Amino acid sequence: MNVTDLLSRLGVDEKARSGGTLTVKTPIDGSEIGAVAGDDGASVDTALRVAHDAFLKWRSVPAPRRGELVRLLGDELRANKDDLGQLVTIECGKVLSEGLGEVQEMIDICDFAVGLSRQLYGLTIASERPGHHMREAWQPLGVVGIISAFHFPVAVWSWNAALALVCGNACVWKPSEKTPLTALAVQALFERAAVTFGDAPDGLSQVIIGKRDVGERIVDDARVALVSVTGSTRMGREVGPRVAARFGRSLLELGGNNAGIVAPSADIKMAVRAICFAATGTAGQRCTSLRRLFVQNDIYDDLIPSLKRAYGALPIGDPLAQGTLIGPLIDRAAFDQMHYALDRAKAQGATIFGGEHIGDKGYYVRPAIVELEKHEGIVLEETFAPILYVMRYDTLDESIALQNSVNQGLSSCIFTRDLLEAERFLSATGSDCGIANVNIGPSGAEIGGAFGGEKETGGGRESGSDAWKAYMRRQTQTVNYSSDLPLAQGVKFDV
Ligand code: UN1
Repeated sequence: MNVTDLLSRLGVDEKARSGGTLTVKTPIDGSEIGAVAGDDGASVDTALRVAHDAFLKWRSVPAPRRGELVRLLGDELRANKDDLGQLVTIECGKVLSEGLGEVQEMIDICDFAVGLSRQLYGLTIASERPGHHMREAWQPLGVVGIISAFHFPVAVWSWNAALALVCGNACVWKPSEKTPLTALAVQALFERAAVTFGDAPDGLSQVIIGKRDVGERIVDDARVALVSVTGSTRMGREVGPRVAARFGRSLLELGGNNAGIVAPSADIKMAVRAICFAATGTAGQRCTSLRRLFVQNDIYDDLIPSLKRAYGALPIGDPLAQGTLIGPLIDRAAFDQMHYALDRAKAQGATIFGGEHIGDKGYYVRPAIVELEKHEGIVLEETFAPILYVMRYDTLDESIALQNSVNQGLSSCIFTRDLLEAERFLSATGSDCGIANVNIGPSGAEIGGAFGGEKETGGGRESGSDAWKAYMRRQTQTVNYSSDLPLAQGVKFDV
């Protein structure tokens, strides 16, 4: 684990990663891997001013040319995938194939955004007036503030930044204070791409390091047109109204409490594999992690023992080592939250399998299966840890009602080979989430679809489909190419 070499290969200046006051620890063994300098009010103000100036220039660059910068960023990411993927693993603890997968998501969204740079399509609209054209155009928006969390320390930035940049915006990124090194590495790669590009305005994409106070400056600054936040519902509940109070825009990707339904016709073997990945992958620290499982009565006694066998055999340990599937929790607070949730479940009468602390360095845990009779109490809350609450159900209606009866609405899934059940789950009376899957767990979404959820998940959409529209300003344009002045709605106003 040679962080110094990795960082220098990725182009991070020695000064940027040592000697600062914000210490960075790897969750692998808790050792210190960096000490970065934090921003203060004055440096944030400068960053926002420079970003705004950069936006004023960048918005006039043709979109396909803006796409070229993102293409070059994608090239840098391809060339440095191994190093950046390793650094992700070291800084946030996810296993290496997931660290590399995260960088792959960045590459994928760059590719998507490059194509998009030639497809920022508007509509032409039939005018009711003779000699008039109407159309809808999408204009660059301004500075986009990106506030991201530790669990996807680099991909979340890229879903926002790749789109924001081709849409003609500047970006200011505040990564989690737990993962500043990966952010500095991505910034270094961006700067290399910008040098190759040639004439990108200075400060087009910047990183701001710090804690809550630094994030608040981005949230409250009128120069930031859009604030995109990935984090807890509690955080979103504060950020949303603050941005709205200054009539800014926000894009909120908040908590999930994702459920799966296993129906009688399910392929049990496949369901077990999918459940394991979704509930225990990234040590349960994805917004999309599977947290609640509803199993139909008739198959419960088939599925649960085989799920427990699979859980019992999960390789837990050093996330850099080949074969490991479960790395550490990010820190002590995450570990305490997991145990708080397990204690509450116990008090609710649950039977708990797993959940024990493993080893003496870092916070490694065996993922837990928590069997409960009732869907209540702690089950209704998102705990960012590998805890799977399992409950029985009888009818499909009952399972859908249970799955929808939480405040969060990010992702959901059903395991069934019954077409009627699958389609019902995907219908207007089925899952109420932003993401609904059949025979796939709720996590591990591809970048091509819009990513986000409903209710307390915040309603934002990032990544694919037409999520780019959140990063642009919609303008309805009407042109009169006649010599008359007919008024809409037949109004007469002759002077
Ligand atoms: C998140 O956890 O905030 O669908 C994002 C997934 C990943 C993204 C997760 N592609 O699990």
